[in-house]
Formats: sequence, C-alpha cells, structure tokens
Amino acid sequence: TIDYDKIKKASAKYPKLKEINYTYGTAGFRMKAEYLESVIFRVGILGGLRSKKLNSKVIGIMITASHNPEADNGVKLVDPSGEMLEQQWEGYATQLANAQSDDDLIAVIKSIVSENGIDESKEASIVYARDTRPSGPKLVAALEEGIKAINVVGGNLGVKTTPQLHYFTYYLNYCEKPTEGSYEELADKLYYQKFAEAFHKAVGDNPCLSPITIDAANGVGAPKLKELAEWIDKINNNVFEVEIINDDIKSQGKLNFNCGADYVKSGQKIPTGAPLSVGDRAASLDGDADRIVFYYLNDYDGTFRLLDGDKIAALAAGFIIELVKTAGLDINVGVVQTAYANGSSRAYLEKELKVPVACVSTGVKHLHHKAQEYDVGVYFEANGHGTVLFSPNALNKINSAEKRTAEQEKAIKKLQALTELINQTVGDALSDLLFVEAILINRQWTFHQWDSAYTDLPNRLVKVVVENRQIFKTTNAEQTLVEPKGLQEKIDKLVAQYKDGRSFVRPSGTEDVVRVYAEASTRKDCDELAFKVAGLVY
Ligand code: 16G
Ligand code: ZN
Repeated sequence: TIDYDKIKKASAKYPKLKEINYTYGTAGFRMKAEYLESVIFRVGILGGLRSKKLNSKVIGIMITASHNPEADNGVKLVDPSGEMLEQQWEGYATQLANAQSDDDLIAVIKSIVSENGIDESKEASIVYARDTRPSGPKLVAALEEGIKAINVVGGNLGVKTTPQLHYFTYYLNYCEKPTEGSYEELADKLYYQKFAEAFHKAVGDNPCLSPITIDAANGVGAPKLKELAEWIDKINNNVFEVEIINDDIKSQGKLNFNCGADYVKSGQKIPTGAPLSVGDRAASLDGDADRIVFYYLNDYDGTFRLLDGDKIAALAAGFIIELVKTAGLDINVGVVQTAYANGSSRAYLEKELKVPVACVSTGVKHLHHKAQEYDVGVYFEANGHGTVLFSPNALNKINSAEKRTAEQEKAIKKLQALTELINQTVGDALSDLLFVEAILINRQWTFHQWDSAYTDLPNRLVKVVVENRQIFKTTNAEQTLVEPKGLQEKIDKLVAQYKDGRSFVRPSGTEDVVRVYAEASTRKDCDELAFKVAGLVY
C-alpha cells in the first residue's frame, strides 16, 4: 500500500526548485541536469501509480536527453506495451513535478489516486535505464528514492539505449517473464539475440555490401552496436561489416558534440571524426540511439548527400509493398509523416508508390498512433526517428498465408523476417540500421541507387527567438497558423511567389523558439522564402 508519511519524508530530500515551472512535453521532462532531481524522484512515484493503475504491469522509465548537449538530461515514462506514456498522464506528470511543497505533493498523489480509482494495495513494478551522461547516476539515485518511497519493485537496467528500454518493458509485459539472470544483462542479451537472428533471416543468402561507418555521437549507441555486431558475427561473420566512430563515452564534453544524427541532419554536413571518401557508406546515431540518418558523397561531384527519415520511409514502403504484392496478400500499407517531410518525398510516395500518406503533428506519439490505423504503418520523421508497425491483422495474414509458388513463399518469409527485424515499440537506430541494410542487401543497391528514387527540394529550417512562443497556435498538422491572426495570409502570399514553395511556422515543443520551415525549387528561392517568413514572425 501507499505510505504517505514515508513519501513525505523521502520527498524532503528532493525539494522542488521554487522558480522553475516544469512541463512534460513531447520528449518528457528535459532541461539542464541540475534542475531535474526533484522531478525524477517524483517520476518514480508516478511510475508506481501508473503500474498500480494498470494492474501491476511493468512501467519503463528512461533517463536521457537524446541529442541535446551533455549538460542536459531528461526523463520519460514508457507504458507497458513499450509505447509512450498515455497523454492524460502527461498532465499528472506535470502536476506532480510542479507541486511546491511536500504537502502539495501528497495532495497531488491523492488526487491522482482518487481520479483513477487506483487500488493502493496493488503490487507495482518499474524498470529503468539511463544513457551515458555524467549526470545519469545521480538522477538514477533520485529515481530509486522515489520508487522506494512508494514501495515499488524497481529493476535497474543500467546503461541502455532508449529503444532497448522500450523493448524490454514490452518484453516483460507480453513475452515470457525471465526467471533467471539479471535484468541488466537480459535487456541486452534478449535484444541482441532477437535482432541478430532476424537480420540473418531477412538477409538470406544474398551477398553482403561494402562496410558501413557509424558515427555513434559518442553515446550509448557505440557499445551497444559493437555488441550487437558481435552477435551478428557469431551467427555468420560474412554479412555485415561495421566500423564505429565517435565511440568515446568516457571523455567529458564529447556526447553529441559536432557529431550525431541531429548535427548531421540540421547542418546537412559530415560529423567530425568521419573522414568520408567517395564510395563510402556512413550513418549517424543520436545520443540515445533512437534516430539514424545515412549519407555518402556523390561520385560525380563529391557533394554531401543525406538519406534522412523520408528516404528511409520511401525505401521501407517500396520494399514492403513489393513483397506484399508478390505474396498476393490483401494488406494495406500507409505512410505517416510530419510537415517537415520533404515535398518531393510525399510526391514520390503518392505518385510513384501510390501509397496513402498522412501528415500529423511533430512528436513520435502522433506518428505512432496514426500508423496504427493501417495494416502496415510506416512512420518516420525527417530527422530519422521512426519504425514500421505491423498490425495483428497483418501479422495474422502474413503468418497464415498460403504459399502457392516458390516466389510467394520467398516473399512471405521475407515479410516475416522484416516484422521481427523492426523494433515495433518505438523508432530504434540500431534496428533501423539493420532493417535498411537488409533491404539494401536484398536489392543489392548502393546508397546512390537508394537515393535516386527522388531528389529532395532545397529546404531550410530556421529558429526565431520570440518574446512569447505560446501566442503561435497552429492547426492542420501544424501547417497552418490560426494565431496570431492574419499572419498565415501573409505567409501564403509569400509562398505563392515561389515555384514549389511551401513554408510553415510552429512553436517548438522542446526549445523556447519558433521554427520556420521553407522549401522551394532552388536553393536561392528557398533561403529567400525562409528569410522572409522569419521576418514576418519576428
Ligand atoms: C522531440 C520528439 C521528436 C521531435 C522533436 C521536435 C519524441 C520522443 N521526440 O524530440 O520526435 O522531432 O521533439 O522538436 O517525441 P521541436 O518541437 O523542438 O521541433
Ligand atoms: Zn534520441
């Protein structure tokens, strides 16, 4: 049961910083690490309440600030299925974090208990992990105090990628509960085994491609990918050759610094420490290994070519649609994007692949939920976060399909392998890497061949610092401003002056800025449009 006195006493050690107003946003709580101790203590309590509410199912908690600077940190909760915390509970998280005193905190807990009819006597359990940030251990200690205060069983997974935590949370709830071994080791072992085996199945006996260089952003992806690659090699060491760079997780100040997926995507340039030559294949992970973007140098002029989330979606959708057709299955495939998806990628998906495309608001949970509406939902944000969801209906059809010809049988087996190779709980850089590699191996494609499906329109993303970003209100998946009044009409007028012009303005969910996105048929036009729209906003 819940011992409120115990919570109150424990909470006294983690007083809320008076002047800060916390918000559980798109990526959980995220800020300078020194402001987070009280918040993370309270998140431990919230995890306990959530687990009690859901009949003792295991809740996951991840301590990470992803691609943000090393001095930042953050925390998010993961629901039993491995998905993001349910929206209503984000509000509870914010309320708990902002309770000013220990008494206020108790009052908020009691109100959550009564609003949800929570049975206080229910058992509860939580598993938690952190990335490689130096502030991690101290924050884990605060989390453990919170977990203890509400009398919950906690399983420390140690240092893990965010998607590993999601997957293990799902595993504990929906697969066979392991009876021996430490959770910390199992969360690695079960993960490596699953994805290594699925990779071999998906690759079949196709010849392997040239080595790939992975920039691990000096984060947790480095040691995890190294071990995963060893598991793959143990089965057959002739299939996948990876060289990991930016793998220094010991030195301070290196995490995400001038490297990683976010650096490469936003700057459209090569990370430091990556001497890339024409003919090389490379990719960058972010600090918690849930995003990946690929790149190479064009062989005729040596220019940098980015294969971002849009390109991954096109590759994945194209291959899956082909397999579904060959297999003769009645399964619908859909793609979900955000407004940041390049206009050319959407045109390619709709016109060439003839696949329905939905556009939703920024943030993984929006994409994930929309993707669940299709038999097979492919979702990727342009920044490299995404996955493919196979509905129970699709899995059923794939697993029970009649195999009339050898060709059909092959296609069905391949589809089965793909369903196992993609981490369906959340976008996962390591699983996505293997997924992309497996498709390229099956197709025997170079990066250039993959890239040639369509050409991105020149695009520009700029940040505008404004006095109050809350006054910017959007609709239509963030593509249209409803407030401030009149601004959208002005943007529309500007956009109309440029060939293939498109531009939208939205308040950031993670930074105190407004973002302006623009694309147009030429670099010059696109930059001019972005500049002019930013001028309207400022
Ligand atoms: C968060 C989101 C990411 C999104 C980004 C946009 C999750 C887990 N992460 O990092 O998907 O692309 O925010 O940031 O949902 P912005 O609102 O500052 O543009
Ligand atoms: Zn991340």
